[in-house]
Amino acid sequence: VDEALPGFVPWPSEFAQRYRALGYWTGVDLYADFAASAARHPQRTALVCGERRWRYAELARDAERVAVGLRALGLGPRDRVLVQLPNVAEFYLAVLALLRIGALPVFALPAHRRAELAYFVEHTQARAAIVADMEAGCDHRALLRDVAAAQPCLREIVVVGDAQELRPFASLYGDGSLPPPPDASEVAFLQLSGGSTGVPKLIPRSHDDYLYSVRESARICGLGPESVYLCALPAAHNFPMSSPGALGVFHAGGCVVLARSAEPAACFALIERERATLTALVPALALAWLESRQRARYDLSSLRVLQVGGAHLAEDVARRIPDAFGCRLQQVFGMAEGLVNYTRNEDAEELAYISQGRPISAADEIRVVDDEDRDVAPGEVGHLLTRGPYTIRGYYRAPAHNTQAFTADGYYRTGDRVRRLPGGHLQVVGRAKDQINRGGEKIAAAEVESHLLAHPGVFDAALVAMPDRWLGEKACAWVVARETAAPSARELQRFLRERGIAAYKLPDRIEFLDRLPRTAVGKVDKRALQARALGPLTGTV
Ligand code: J2J
Repeated sequence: VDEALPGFVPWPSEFAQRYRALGYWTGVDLYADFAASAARHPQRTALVCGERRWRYAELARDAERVAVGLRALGLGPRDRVLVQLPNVAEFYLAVLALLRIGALPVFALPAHRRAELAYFVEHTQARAAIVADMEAGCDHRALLRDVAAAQPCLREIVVVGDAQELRPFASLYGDGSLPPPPDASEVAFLQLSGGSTGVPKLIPRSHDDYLYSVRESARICGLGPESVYLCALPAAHNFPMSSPGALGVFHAGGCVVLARSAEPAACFALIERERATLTALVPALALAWLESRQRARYDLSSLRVLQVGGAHLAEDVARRIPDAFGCRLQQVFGMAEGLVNYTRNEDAEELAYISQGRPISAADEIRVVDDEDRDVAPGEVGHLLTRGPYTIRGYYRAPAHNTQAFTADGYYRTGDRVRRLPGGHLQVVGRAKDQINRGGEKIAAAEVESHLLAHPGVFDAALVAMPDRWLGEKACAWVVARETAAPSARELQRFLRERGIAAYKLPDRIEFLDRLPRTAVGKVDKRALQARALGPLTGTV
């Protein structure tokens, strides 16, 4: 316990003991689990990235050579390392190598920009960053140079591709011995939370807890050495990493095929070429794939399961999937904080259309409660609370927020409103957290509001969801401008971009009001604003 990473909230010892006694926590670290799989299947293909392919023996050897290189940079146990990479093989090489030496990847999404990256580096005191050179028109070297100039802790910038004066990822491959692996009870990495607060929250996941969810996910999804997983979502996201994701596929000895983008034609071509059996999408992409006329031009017959999760999947869209793709639909309702639900192969087929699945583990404790934390009657809608062997007990370095985000007895308040069906399956019917789910990308309203409020011409601001046919939800900002210096919608948009935030957080619309509607207790009435966002709007940007 004295060894734990500062800022990590461990499970109470009686829970930890129980999870070990029940065989959920095995004491195996994430790299050791990968290495064991590599030893079982040395000649099988583990990873495909464009024209490059790695057999398991090769991937393990390369990851260990990168680990030697990272050690040579002075990185070691518990050092935090920002990882921001697109879907390229070096993402897994970097992550496996960091896990091997006990350093903690801090996962950023490719869309994140200066404001988010600076915050991650500052909050974690990251010593190094591993990034792409250019991606989607953005120079990540320049971004990280900017971040490093303000954050002296960040001493090494490793670049995949053209490193300029920075350190090339290719220079990391070294030969030498490696130190003992980390203890499995330690934090393995820091994952990003969807969040609902002014600054993003980071999620510390331990080797023990994460490996349990990965192992069980691989089993539930029936993965084996013949499985071929197309990774179309951003590889750093919890869903394609662990549900069962790439780590589940590695655990089972299968093959991960990286798609550089989730664009339908490119993915269909990869499914055909690599005979992919499984892939995971958010609903917005599932809809785009369904509507794509390219579908008929490719042989998708290898596909056995299409997973959809991350946001609400409309029932009519769900029902179209099996016929359109000649495969089963599996709904996945998960969260980077832990709890993951799957619809199962053995379930009544109907449940895959009308429910978001049931928890991975018999030890997942589920409560559905009212506003006063009292259990609702069976079948009633309420707030979902959960604790269990792979659900965190606290965010990283966020003690004040943790008192609100968790109950006194350690349940995580998911912010989701659910109904529990008699067999234990959950239906997600809404959300109580102040968040916009834009096609699976989560936007914390308070975070964008605080950026808007930083503009001298903004007196008040509120971000709410508005429905969108393709993305499910988009974001609408309601702004009260100061009379003297009222900015235009266009100017605010530019201002936000210059603040350095991810493009998906930029409001899709900005509307002006004289004052924000308030509830009886004086809080901004977001429901009223949401209802108003349904009406005709003017401030399109
Ligand atoms: C409705 N809302 C959903 C679903 C997540 C697997 C799958 C998804 C995530 C993920 C993940 C939903 N229907 N099927 O980490 O391992 C919303 C809920 C939830 C939040 C979590 C995984 N699946 N959601 O999406 O951390 O609001 O994880 O609390 O990004 O997404 O978001 P995130």
